[in-house]
Amino acid sequence: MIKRYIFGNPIETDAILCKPAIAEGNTPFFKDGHIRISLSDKDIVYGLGENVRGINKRGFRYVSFCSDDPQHNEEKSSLYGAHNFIIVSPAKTEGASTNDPMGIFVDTPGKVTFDIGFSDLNQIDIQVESGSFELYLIYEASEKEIVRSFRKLIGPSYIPPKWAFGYGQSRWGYASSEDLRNVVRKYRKAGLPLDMIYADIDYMDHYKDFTINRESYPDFEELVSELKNDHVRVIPIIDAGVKIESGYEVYEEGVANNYFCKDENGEDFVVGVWPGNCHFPDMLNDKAREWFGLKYKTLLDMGIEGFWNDMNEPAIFYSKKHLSEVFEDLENYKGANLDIQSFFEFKGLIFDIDNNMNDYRSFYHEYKGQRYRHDLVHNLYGFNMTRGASEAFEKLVPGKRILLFSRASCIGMHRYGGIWTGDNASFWSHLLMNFKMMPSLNMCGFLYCGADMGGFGSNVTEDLLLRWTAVSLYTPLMRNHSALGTRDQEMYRFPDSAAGFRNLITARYRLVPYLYSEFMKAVRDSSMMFSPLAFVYEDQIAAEIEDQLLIGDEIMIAPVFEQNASGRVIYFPEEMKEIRFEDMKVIEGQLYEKGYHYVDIPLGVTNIFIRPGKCVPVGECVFGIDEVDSAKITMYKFPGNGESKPAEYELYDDDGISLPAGVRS
Ligand code: MIG
Repeated sequence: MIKRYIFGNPIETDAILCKPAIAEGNTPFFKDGHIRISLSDKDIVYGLGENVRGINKRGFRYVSFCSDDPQHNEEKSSLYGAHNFIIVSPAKTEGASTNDPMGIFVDTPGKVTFDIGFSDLNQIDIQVESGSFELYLIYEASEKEIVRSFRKLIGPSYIPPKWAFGYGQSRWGYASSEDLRNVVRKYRKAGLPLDMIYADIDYMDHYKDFTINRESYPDFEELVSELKNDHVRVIPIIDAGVKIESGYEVYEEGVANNYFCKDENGEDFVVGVWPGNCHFPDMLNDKAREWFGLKYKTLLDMGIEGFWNDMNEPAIFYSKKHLSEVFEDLENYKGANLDIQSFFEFKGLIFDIDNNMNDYRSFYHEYKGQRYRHDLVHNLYGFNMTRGASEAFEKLVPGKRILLFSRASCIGMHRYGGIWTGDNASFWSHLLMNFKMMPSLNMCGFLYCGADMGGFGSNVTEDLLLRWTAVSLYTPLMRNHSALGTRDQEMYRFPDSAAGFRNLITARYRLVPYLYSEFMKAVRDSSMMFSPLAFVYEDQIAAEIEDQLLIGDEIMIAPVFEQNASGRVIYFPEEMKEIRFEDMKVIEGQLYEKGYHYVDIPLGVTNIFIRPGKCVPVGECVFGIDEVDSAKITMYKFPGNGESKPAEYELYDDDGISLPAGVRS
């Protein structure tokens, strides 16, 4: 059952296309402008999609405001997404209340604070900055059913091409066609598969969207077709900011048609991003969004079949106006004797320059026929950039799936593209944090997602990359990506571990028939591909496990997250059977009884655990996503104790490229 309430004058977000009628009577939990819900000791709060901290969100304050912040540490309250959905799940221990779980979606395009037991250990306090929002309360008998109701409400998730379940290499810093060719060559030489290579900002001419740097990428089109013949797709980045440069088509057209965001005086708002001074296309304006989306045609025409949308929070280095104020203010400090207060003021002038709230309050959108100050509709920007591209693909290549994922997002965008989880770092803690995001993202409709494998910032180590590969091979997006200036992180840089990497990538391909099937069924059934153990098992130990997940109904995974560990303790909430991927072989491992067991998991090895009465399809050992054949599979079964009936599995498969009927049209 879904109940909808309205407060103030909410701005439409398009998160929900088909809304239920407004509920009658007073809103429960609403007091003094806040939504307040009491929690008892062992209740769990799930949700908030892409965020810091755990699967259980209790014990912190989170702020929904799409933010470009590469320091994903525990004190941060916002990452790139604004996913305002939580589930309050009552404890399932004996003697606890028998309340059903409840889902809460706060539908608003501006800032929302979710204080989940931060100010008061046992209270949720949700506050919407503008005071205007729609509130959805979802009551069902289980967490899974709440997710299903919510996902039906927000509409079907984006479907990528099947080849996007392959393995991709990316790095900020590949500077030329030759660089890209070399990476592919080295992968091939090392006997390591590769299905995609990502082109970061350097393929563009001076970071101008929809242009090619012809000096370093003179033969971009040939490169694309040559690599495609070698079964490697090139996936270019698109940035939100459009360079101000007379003669540059995108800039000229945007100015002529008033497609850019305006400042308070109605002038095109000037911000500094990659190319220096830029304008932001008004992605919220239907016409501008359509125009910008259709620009992707330039690259489609060059043979491109996939894109990643970046900097669309939108990230701002500085605004032109603020920058000149800063220079003026700095003058005041020249020759001054800086005491503690003035020193920090002085330092703050530079330190607070990027992604500054005042800048977000200084430009405007034309949205649904009205003018809105940016900060009030902030979380819709990345969503609408991605939506614009997706809507254009429907016109340009009708019925064909195009790979598309974004950095910024809010709920609603899940219908148009996936996400990657932004600028993480090569930290063991980030490996675990990114793992924990998967079920939270699935709850919010984001199914095609994954983290920068190996970590974006900081220097990876060989063992971290191996362990990260052993996690990413389960996520739909499997992409190794790293930042300019960090240690090289392509798998072939670590020749001693080539066999381990090869084993892990081929394990991925062997699992694609299963992973793809689970992904597509999750789209079709509005279900989760990754779930916390507590969504299935009722015991208190399972409820608190955050480093093991279920994939579909069949398997549990429990990767290693600790450096120098050669295995780990795993909690088995019921008896399970291990299937191991080792030395390119599939090995039927041992049975584990319910309870804790230490499981040996050397570097370069991965394993899954089959639940009783279930079976999983495992494909052949192939060396590229295009070779995966879901018809050539072996079923691995675990009948379980006393089970007589043969295990069954519904395998979903399709051509992987046209939009399937019945799943999404
Ligand atoms: O401020 O395009 O998250 O993946 O490599 C950095 C360069 C801009 C941020 C993205 C990252 C990408 C980088 N971009």
